[in-house]
Amino acid sequence: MTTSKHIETQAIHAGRINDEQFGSLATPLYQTSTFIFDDAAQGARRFAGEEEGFIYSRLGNPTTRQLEMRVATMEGMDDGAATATGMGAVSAALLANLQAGDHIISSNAIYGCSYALINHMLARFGIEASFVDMSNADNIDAAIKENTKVIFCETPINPNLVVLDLAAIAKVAQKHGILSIVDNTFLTPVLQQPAQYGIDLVVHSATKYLNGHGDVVAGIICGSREMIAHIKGTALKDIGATISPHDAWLILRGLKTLPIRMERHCSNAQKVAEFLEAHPLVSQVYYPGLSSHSGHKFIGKQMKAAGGVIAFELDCNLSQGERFINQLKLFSIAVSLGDAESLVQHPASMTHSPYSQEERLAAGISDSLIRISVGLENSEDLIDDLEQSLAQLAQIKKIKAA
Ligand code: 4LM
Repeated sequence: MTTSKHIETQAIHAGRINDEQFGSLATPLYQTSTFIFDDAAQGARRFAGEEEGFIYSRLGNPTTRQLEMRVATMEGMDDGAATATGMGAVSAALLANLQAGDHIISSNAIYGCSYALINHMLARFGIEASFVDMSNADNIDAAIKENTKVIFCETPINPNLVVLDLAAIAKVAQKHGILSIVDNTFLTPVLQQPAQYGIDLVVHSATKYLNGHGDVVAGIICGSREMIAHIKGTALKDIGATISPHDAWLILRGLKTLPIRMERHCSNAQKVAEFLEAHPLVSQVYYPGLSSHSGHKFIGKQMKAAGGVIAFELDCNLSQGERFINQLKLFSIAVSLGDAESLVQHPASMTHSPYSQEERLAAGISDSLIRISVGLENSEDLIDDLEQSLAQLAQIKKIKAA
C-alpha cells in the first residue's frame, strides 16, 4: 500500500493488497460469491464482527476492497463503499441517512435519476425535499427546517455545468449539524476533492471517468470509517446494490490511467469549447474553462481544471438542433460521459427527462441544451466533426431564410 501524497501514484498503488501466494503484479480477481470458513465458530465470529475476514461478496470482497481503498485514498477520505451503479451509490448514501419525516435539500439541477430518486421515490417513503439554486449558499440556509438532515449537490452540475462553492455549502451544513453529500462524478478526485472543503460524503458514478472505458456501470461512496460502516451495514447490506468483483477489477485497471486521461479530457475540451464559443451558430457555451463562464473563478482553486463535459445551445430551432446531432460522425449519440469515445446527447429528452419541462426550466436546463462528453480522440478531428455538422446547419438555415 502506498503512502504517497501524489494522486498519480495513489491511482496505481493505493489500497493494494499484496498477493503473498503468487506475487501477481495485476490485482487478483476474486470472482466468488462466498468465502469458506475454517469451522462453524469462525463463521459465527465473522458475522458477529469479532473476527476480520470475508463472508459473502454482497458484504465485501478482496478485489472490491482494493477499489474502495484506492478511491478513498485519492479523495483524501478514510474509507469507501463500492456499489453496483452510480445510482446505487447515491441511493445508499441517502437511504442510510434519511428516514420518514426527514427533509433533504438538493440542488435544483442534478442528474435526472438522482432527481427522480429524491423527488419521486423518497417522497413515497415520507421524506420531504426542497430543491434550491445552490449557486447562492444563502438559498440553502433559507431552506433549512428543523427536520433537515442532508444537503445534496453536484459540481459542476449535470447538465448545465454551473459550479457551486463547496466551502460555502459545507459551512452551512456544519453550522446546522447537517450531513453534506457531493457527487464528484464530473471532476473525479484528480481535479476536485470535496473533503478538503469540509464535505462529509462523496459519491461517484464510477461508470464514468473512474473506469473510463465505457464497459462497466458502477459507483462508489467515500467518507469517514464510521459513515461508511453505517452505509455498508444498512442500505448496502440489506438493499444490496453492491458491485460485482469483476467490475471492481475493471475499474482498478482503468484508474491507473485516470490522471493522464483527465489531463487529455481537459485539454481537448478546452479546445472544443473555444471553437464552439467562436462559432457564429453557437449562441451559448457552458464550460468552466472559458473565462466567460461564471464558474471560471473556481479553476485553480476548488477545481484544478474544468473537466471534459461541455454544454451548449445553438442558434436554431429544436428540429434543426436534432439534425445537428444526427449529422455528427465521430461523436456517438449516447448518454453517459467520461469514456475514451466522444459522446453527444440531448438532456431534456434523455438524461434529464425525469424532470417535467417546468421543473427543468426552473432548474436552468433549457430544452435546446446539447451536452457533449469530450473523449480522448485528437482534438482537431473532434473540431472538424463539429464544424462539418455546423456547416450543414448553416446551409439549411440559409435555404430556409431564402
Ligand atoms: C449521464 N449520468 O449523465 P450510473 N451521478 C451523476 C451522473 O451523471 C450519473 C449518475 C450519478 C448519466 C448516465 C446516463 C453526476 C449518470 C448515475 O448511471 O447509475 O452509474 O450513475 O449521461
